[in-house]
Amino acid sequence: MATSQYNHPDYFCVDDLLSDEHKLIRSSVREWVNRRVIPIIDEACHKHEFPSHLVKELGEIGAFGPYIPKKYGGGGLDHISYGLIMQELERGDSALRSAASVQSSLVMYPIYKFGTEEQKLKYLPALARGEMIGAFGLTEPDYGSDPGGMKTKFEDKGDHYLLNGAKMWITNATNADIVIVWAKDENGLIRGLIVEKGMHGFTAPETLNKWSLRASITGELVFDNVKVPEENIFPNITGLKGPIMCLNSARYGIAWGVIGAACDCYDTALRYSLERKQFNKPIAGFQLTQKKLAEMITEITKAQLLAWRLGTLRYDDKATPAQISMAKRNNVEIALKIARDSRQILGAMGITGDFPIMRHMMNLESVITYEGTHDIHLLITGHDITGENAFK
Ligand code: TGC
Ligand code: FAD
Repeated sequence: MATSQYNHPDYFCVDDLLSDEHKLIRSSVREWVNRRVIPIIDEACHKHEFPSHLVKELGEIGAFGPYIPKKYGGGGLDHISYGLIMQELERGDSALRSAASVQSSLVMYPIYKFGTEEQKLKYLPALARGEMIGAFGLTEPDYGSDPGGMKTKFEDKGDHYLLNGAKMWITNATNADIVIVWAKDENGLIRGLIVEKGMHGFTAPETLNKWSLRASITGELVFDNVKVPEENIFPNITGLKGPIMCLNSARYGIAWGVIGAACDCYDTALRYSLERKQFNKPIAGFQLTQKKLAEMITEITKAQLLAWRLGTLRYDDKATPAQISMAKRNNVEIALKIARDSRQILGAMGITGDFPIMRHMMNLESVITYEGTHDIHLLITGHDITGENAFK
């Protein structure tokens, strides 16, 4: 059963809420994923390799910076379009969505939002075209959920900054041409700097032996007295809210993206259950299979509506960070449960690479951790509704 037989579930006619332009964007990315991703992704995961040959094409289909203004090479599209692109990419594989999330929300967005005009013109068009790849360095070995404690720091040396420290678990680390690095100045204030590949003292060793997101590059960033030119600092942002504003955008994209993985698992399990016979009838005819499938389509529908509503709130600039946290947390959780239940429906076949389910399931184990863990997002909701901070 090939994934290109994919039949997109739309139980509550959510498509009626989309414009013709949204549907066109979605169908073109879906067609690209069917043609360019599905045939190669299983092997890329086996080899633990990011399909770098697709980067330029991701630029061509508009996956990098869809909501960045056209003036800077972006798509000039709305946030629902961005979400739909993430959804289609993640139906292919979370690694593709990760690459596009990082490039769009964690690299292009901060340059666009916090950068100088020179920085925007220098980097954004090349990033949009996929001629340049970016990474985002916030997490450190000792500071994951609590990035405010970061130790990476820089000193002002007049015409340059001297950067020291290390970041860990960084998507695109080894193939990035530029990295947005969040570090503290002499006063302990968090600032964002653009570090370029090849700067003396900057290395990016790869993190190998992952059982999740195997088609995505993850690595460390090590800064040993790196001289960063003074024009590479973001002038317009200080404090932890800078990187976290970027995370709002990436988390939003994930809330949409994981629906793609969930739909792929559900669709595969539904078709398999209608074909596979045991005890002389399709396993779809057993109540316990139907319970799984019915619960899956219910959760997919709720997730679709949540993502769509969040998109409209973002369009009006009214989506709160806590609403984004709720959507990221809920949609990743249901996607992971749907992957697990779908795998059960396929029995032994579910563990093979002949079907996409096990791959999605393993990927989602990272997605539930990065961009804020499942529990951190729960605490953000808890804080928002009670006013009580349970982090510390
Ligand atoms: P706290 O004191 O709450 O806040 C510090 C400052 O930040 C502001 N703030 C926000 N601003 C905008 N949007 C948000 N969502 C914000 N959350 C907080 C806040 O108002 C404050 O501003 P100011 O001006 O008063 O200073 O911070 P805290 O130290 O208590 O920490 C809490 C926080 C928010 C860091 C924690 O809740 C959290 O989110 N931890 C998770 C860290 C995380 O998500 N890391 C992700 C790293 S990047 C990544 O995973 C990429 S994966 C890429 C891929 O492959 O797809
Ligand atoms: P920890 O913070 O050590 O958390 C461990 C456990 O403790 C979790 O269950 C957590 O929920 C819990 N916990 C922590 N604090 C609390 C609390 N106050 N109350 C209750 N429970 C708590 N980072 C980047 O900066 N850039 C990237 O590009 C990037 N890409 C990534 C790619 C992958 C594949 C992965 C796996 C991670 C990536 N990350 C990236 C890092 C990611 O954001 C962190 O892993 C994540 O924020 C969690 O940090 P941690 O792993 O250090 O876990």
